[in-house]
Amino acid sequence: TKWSNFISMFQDFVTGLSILSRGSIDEKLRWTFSLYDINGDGCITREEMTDIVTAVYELMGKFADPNLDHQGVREKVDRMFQKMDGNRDGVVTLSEFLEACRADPDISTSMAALDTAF
Ligand SMILES: [Ca+2]
Ligand SMILES: [Ca+2]
Repeated sequence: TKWSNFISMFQDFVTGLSILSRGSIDEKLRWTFSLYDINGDGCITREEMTDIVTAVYELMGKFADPNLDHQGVREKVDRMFQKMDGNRDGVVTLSEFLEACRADPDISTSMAALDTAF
């Protein structure tokens, strides 16, 4: 039912928040990855990343940067995606994601912009 979906979403959300506030960096990165992996198949596609980044910018982007339009979001996603997709197969796996975040603190900062959105 819709109601039980809502309860389980809410539980995920609360679990996520407690991980974000108390967890290690590794746990935070894993949680961030699972947020971007919308269909839960273990990898992030460019479409999934575009959806999340667009949603975040719609939530708070208008305050942060009023000049950023959909084209700007797409370019930002392209740059982040290229940095993270280590083997260039078009999807970002958890290990590629963790490796990219450890290698480049800018990526963790961009991805974690979600922390402040929720
Ligand atoms: Ca996925
Ligand atoms: Ca890849």
